[in-house]
Amino acid sequence: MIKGFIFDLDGVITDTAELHYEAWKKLSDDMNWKFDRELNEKLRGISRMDSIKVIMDYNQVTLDDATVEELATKKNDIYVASLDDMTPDDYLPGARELLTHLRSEGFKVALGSASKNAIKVLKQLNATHFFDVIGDGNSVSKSKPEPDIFLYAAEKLGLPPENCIVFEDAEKGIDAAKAGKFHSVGIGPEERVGHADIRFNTMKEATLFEVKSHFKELF
Ligand code: B16
Ligand code: MG
Repeated sequence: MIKGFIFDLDGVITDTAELHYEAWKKLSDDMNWKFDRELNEKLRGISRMDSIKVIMDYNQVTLDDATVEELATKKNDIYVASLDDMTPDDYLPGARELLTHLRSEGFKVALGSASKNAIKVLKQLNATHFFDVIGDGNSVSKSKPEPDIFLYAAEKLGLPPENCIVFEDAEKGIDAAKAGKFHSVGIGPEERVGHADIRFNTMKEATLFEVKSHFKELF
C-alpha cells in the first residue's frame, strides 16, 4: 500500500536548474573555465561538491581541496542571492496542485533533495507546510545515486520504502530511488528517467489520478 510520497525539489517542485546554471556560469567565466548548458545537465540532482568536480574534470583542472571548497562557496553565494527573487509563482506547473491533493487525501509527504538550500527554496515558494519531513543536503552524507536521502525521508515518515513513491527528475535520482527499493516516478525525457517505474514529461501530467492508475495494485 502506498502511504507516502517523497519529492525531489529541483526539477520536480520548482526549476532551480536555471539559477544553478547562471551561478556556475558566473564562477566559470571568472575562472576562465568552459561551461555550457550541456555540462549543466550533467549536474542535475548531484551535490555541489560533486558538481564542481565534474566542471573541473571537464576543464582538466586540479586544485587543492581548500580552493575547491572556496570556489564552491563562491558559486553558492551567487546562487543563494538569486533565490531572493523566487516567489510562490515559481512552482513547476502541476506541483502545487499535486501536493495539495496528496495532503487532502491524507498521504504523508517528504522532501528528498540533494540541496543544502532546500529550506530557503521551500520558504520562498511558501511550500514548507506541505511537508511532514524535510530531507535535504544536510541530512545525509552520501548523495544520489546512493539511496540515503530517500531512506532518511522514509524512516522519518515512519514508512518502509515499499510504501513510498519517489518523484525525481534526475537519472541519478531514479538510480537512488531504485537502490533504496522505492517505487519511482520520473519527470522528464525517456533518455534521462526512462528507467523509472513510470514516467511523465512534466509535473502537469503527474496528477494523483494518473499515478494511481499506473500503480493500481498499490492503492
Ligand atoms: P546546493 P535536487 C540538486 O537539487 C540540484 O539538482 C543540483 O543541481 C544541485 O547541485 C544540488 O541540488 C545541490 O544544491 O548547492 O543548493 O546544495 O534536484 O536534489 O532537489
Ligand atoms: Mg532534481
